[in-house]
Amino acid sequence: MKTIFSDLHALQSVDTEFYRGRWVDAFEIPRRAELVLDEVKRANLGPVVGPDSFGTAPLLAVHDAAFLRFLETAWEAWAAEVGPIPAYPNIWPPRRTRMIPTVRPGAELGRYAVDMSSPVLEGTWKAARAAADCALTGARLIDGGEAAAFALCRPPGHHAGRDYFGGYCFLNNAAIAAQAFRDGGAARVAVLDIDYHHGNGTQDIFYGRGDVLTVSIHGDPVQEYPYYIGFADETGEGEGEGFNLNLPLPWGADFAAWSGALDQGIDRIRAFAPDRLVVSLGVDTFEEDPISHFRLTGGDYPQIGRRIAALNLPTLFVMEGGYAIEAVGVNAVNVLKGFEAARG
Ligand code: Q9C
Ligand code: ZN
Repeated sequence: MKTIFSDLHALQSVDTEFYRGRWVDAFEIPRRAELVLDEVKRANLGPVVGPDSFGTAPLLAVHDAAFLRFLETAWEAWAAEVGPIPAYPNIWPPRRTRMIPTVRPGAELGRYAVDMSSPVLEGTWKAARAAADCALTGARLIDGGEAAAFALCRPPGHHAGRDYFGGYCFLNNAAIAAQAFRDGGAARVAVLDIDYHHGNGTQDIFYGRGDVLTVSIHGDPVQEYPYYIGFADETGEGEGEGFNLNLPLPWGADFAAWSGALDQGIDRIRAFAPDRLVVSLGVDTFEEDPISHFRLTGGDYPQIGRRIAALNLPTLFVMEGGYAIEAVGVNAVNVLKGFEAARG
């Protein structure tokens, strides 16, 4: 399968992140994407191509216009007031406020950011746009007849909602691609999120819709980021009732437990009979991941790819998390190799 990759990802780069009250070495770093790319090449997965430019229309199909305007202009406003340093919020709106826009960059940051893990930098908008373009290019390749594609997106996307960013994510690459599939004529699209963390942004974006099924296997929000969303009883609302499936697992879950959840997710997707599948591919389920608590081992990843392949759907893989730096490339590409091996 083809891999879609842009060097512009490297514009999103910080040395440190605020983690449990301390500034520590950042987990979500450019090297992650470089190592995945190296492994794509080493394993001969297929050609690596750059993204096409899609402009803002497909972003507006998923995200709020004022939020996109904010992301595009936040750095400039912050740098003018504070100086050329990473833009972090340190205030958030209290509950039940009217969210009246302000003129101050710090206040606007708090209004759109859900946490402090995703600073806005000079190149954030460019990097996030390029990642979304990678996902959209993958969707275009699949609409053009390719059986599968790998959008090597960075920054990741599944924590970004219609009008908020966080969890290292700014634009929801997987949701943007899923919506592009719909707009390209697919009647039903499924998103399978296998990142360790709940795909809260993706769930939220499609929560009221029956045309996009969202399934997420993740650390139980009682214990794990994003904490306030991702519970099993969140099943969708209105026309979307029954079209969101959360499969939370406790800390320490091994492949036996994880794999049972994957079976349930795959059964639900098969019953939905979608025209297209988007896989939010995070490999932070790995036992050595520094911020996660599942126990998948390296040998499990090809098997995941084989099981997804059995759905026999045109499939777009979109890179999300995975922070065990020495293993992120091998584990991600092993899912794709397993998929290819099963498809023949
Ligand atoms: N104690 C992705 O994998 N910080 N995002 C969590 C937990 C944010 C992960 C701290 C984790 C976001 C795409
Ligand atoms: Zn994750």
